[in-house]
Amino acid sequence: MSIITIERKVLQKNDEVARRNRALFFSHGTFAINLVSSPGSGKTSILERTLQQLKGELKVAVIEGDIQTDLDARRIASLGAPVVQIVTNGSCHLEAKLVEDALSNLDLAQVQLLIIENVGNLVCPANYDLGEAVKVVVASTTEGDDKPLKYPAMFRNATVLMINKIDLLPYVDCNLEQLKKNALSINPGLTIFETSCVTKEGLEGWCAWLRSKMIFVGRS
Ligand SMILES: Nc1nc2c(ncn2[C@@H]2O[C@H](COP(=O)(O)OP(=O)(O)O)[C@@H](O)[C@H]2O)c(=O)[nH]1
Ligand SMILES: [Mg+2]
Repeated sequence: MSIITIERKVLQKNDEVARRNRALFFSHGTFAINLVSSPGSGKTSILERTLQQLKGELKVAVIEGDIQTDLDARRIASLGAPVVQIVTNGSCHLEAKLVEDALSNLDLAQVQLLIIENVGNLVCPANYDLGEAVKVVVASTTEGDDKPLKYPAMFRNATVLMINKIDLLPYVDCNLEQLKKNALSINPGLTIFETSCVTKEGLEGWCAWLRSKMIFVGRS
């Protein structure tokens, strides 16, 4: 019983900070994305491809959340984008306070699109609002087609589903239609993109969606 109470207090506190982050993003016209998936689905690869496609067009910054190492932040920095690394030291998700602290290292006036790569985990990050406008969940074909049914909270809370590694479909036991059907049975409102970071298929549609959101926040 006491565990439940503490958990509720932690989440209430987190929601308070998330509201502050959201107000800050709104005041700067920054569209913030919380990018979530299991480890290895391709979050950093999608970020790399997105930065390459939007270079010179949109001002994009990245916050990298990892349990250990700054390997992903180095990958992003090598593409010239502003990036802040958060190392959670074992914690399985990012919290709003960590993002708030990281934001002091970014000039949001210069950021139209902020992508926060969360720790690879389909469970814990679902409960922690970071102040983002939308959650984007990545599911790769190598994980099979049942993940939306097994981790429904994440898919229910997401606005966009990216089905990544579609280049591997001929080799893996994953039925694409079944995967989409499972995801839509949990969240019928999901916008779905099918992508490959190897062939670059589907990434233009994803980038077009991002551009449409820049109009939404009133900047171009
Ligand atoms: N075949 C294939 N491999 C991919 C694709 N996207 C990412 N990968 C590989 O999957 C591995 C994990 O990718 P990464 O972006 O680090 O995943 P993250 O842990 O979600 O950030 C790396 O070896 C990537 O090169 C894809 O679309 N197709
Ligand atoms: Mg990564």
